[in-house]
Amino acid sequence: RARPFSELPGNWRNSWFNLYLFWKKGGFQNLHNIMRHNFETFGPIYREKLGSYDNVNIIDPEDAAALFKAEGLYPERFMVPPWKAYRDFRSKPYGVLLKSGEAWRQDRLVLNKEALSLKVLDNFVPLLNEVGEDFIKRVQMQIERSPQGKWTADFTNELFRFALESVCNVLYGTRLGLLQDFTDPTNQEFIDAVSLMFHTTSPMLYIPPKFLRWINSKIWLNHVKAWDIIFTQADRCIQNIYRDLRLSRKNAREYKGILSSLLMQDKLPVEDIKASITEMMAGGVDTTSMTLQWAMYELAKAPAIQERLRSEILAAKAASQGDILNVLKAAPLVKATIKEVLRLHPVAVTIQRYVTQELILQNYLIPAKTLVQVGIYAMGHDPRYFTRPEQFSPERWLGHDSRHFRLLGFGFGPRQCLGRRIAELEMQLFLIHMLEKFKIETKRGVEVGTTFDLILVPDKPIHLTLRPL
Ligand code: HEM
Ligand code: 2DC
Repeated sequence: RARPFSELPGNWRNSWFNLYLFWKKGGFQNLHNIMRHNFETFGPIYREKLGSYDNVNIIDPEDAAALFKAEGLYPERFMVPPWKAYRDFRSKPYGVLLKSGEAWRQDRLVLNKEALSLKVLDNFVPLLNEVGEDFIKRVQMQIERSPQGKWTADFTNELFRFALESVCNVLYGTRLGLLQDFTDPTNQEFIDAVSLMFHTTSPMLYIPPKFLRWINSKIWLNHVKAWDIIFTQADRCIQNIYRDLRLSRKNAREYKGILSSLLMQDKLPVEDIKASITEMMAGGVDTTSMTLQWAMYELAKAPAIQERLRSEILAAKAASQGDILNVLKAAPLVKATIKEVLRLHPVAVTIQRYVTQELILQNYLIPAKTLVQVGIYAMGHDPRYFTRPEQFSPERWLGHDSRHFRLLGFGFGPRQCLGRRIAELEMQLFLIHMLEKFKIETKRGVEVGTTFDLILVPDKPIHLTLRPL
């Protein structure tokens, strides 16, 4: 017989005192490590209550499988409260990220066709490839300018610019020009606003935004400021496309990006299209850029793996007859590298779902409506699920190890990441071009840890050197 919910392990009985202890332990920045520690203390399932945030945590891939099986037709994750609060405050419509039920499904089905389906992938390749090649040119120019013939830097902002340029080319079919020396400062404002938006979100996970708004807290004010900039800039981009489309309906044969495609189909109200496009534009900056930064860091620390990857790429290019689609097809190790980077450095510390029906996990009865979180950061570092977890080894994804519910970096099922295919292509193309041209190096012995800033990011600047081959 399954045990009752009330017997779940964990310190869940005093939520506000817990929040205080959590804060004292520096928990706001250290959530991922506290979760690993909790799984060690309580075992593979525990309940937690931090302020207003009540959840059950699991780590075993088999439990994740059971959870996703019970997610229903309208899967719902934890809805980050301040993101909703901002839109309610400004009376803005929700996009696919924040919608639920039938309204979510309607939008999502239309967006899937434009952003995830195999049919549109080939359209993205030239758009993302062109940005990848321009990034290479930019690196080459920096190297030429440098007397040492190499480029050493913290690449965070370079990669933000690359990521925004990439996602905008796919969304709008237009180049912002972020890879040139001098660019419109509003683009940098957008990038900074997305970082500020994430940064001001994390404290508000546990304290209701309504309360913070009521006391006029600085966190809330900065959060509003950040979203205001995000919405204003996105709106500017959207209006430009909207206007162009009105003026030149005729030569609509050429692919002009996701937004044009959605507007021409006329299957969703313009306000809903705008809301989701804004979310995608903001969602496309920190995610892929941080993952690429971790990828370069791991490859710099493992020169032998970097070399194997490079041989694969050079061979694939040689056999490709100049068609980048062929290169992508012949580069399984590049794809495995991205999976491996997301195992050790997931963007999202957990994947969460509200269970729709009563469910048994680890022999505990979980009532319907409970928020259950899969601790993917903890799972990725646990020797029970990955042999030698601290080893960066892309090959493990090509071998015979079990992959059953272990590949969760983009979430799972119908509610998984909408930008997944864009992100994967963007990152694959980036690595292909970079490794073909440059050696990536880092100072020996500098270990970089992780901080939780709503998404997981490096805890100190990563200095890398790019050297021409
Ligand atoms: C949702 C990860 C890039 C847009 C998500 C989720 C994860 C995730 C874990 C939640 C999925 C779930 O609950 O099952 C990532 C990672 C990225 C990335 C690791 C890159 C390395 C992007 C990009 C875009 C984007 C480039 C935009 C083009 C979204 C949107 C959602 C989402 C709109 C919400 C979808 C919905 O609720 O229906 N992402 N993401 N993401 N992501 Fe991404
Ligand atoms: C943060 O406890 C920690 O992809 C919380 O592109 C649980 C949680 C819920 C939703 C997650 C969030 C965490 C991390 C950031 C995610 C988000 C869902 C989508 C979002 C994973 C794990 C992200 C970064 C989107 C953001 C789009 C936004 C900028 C419009």
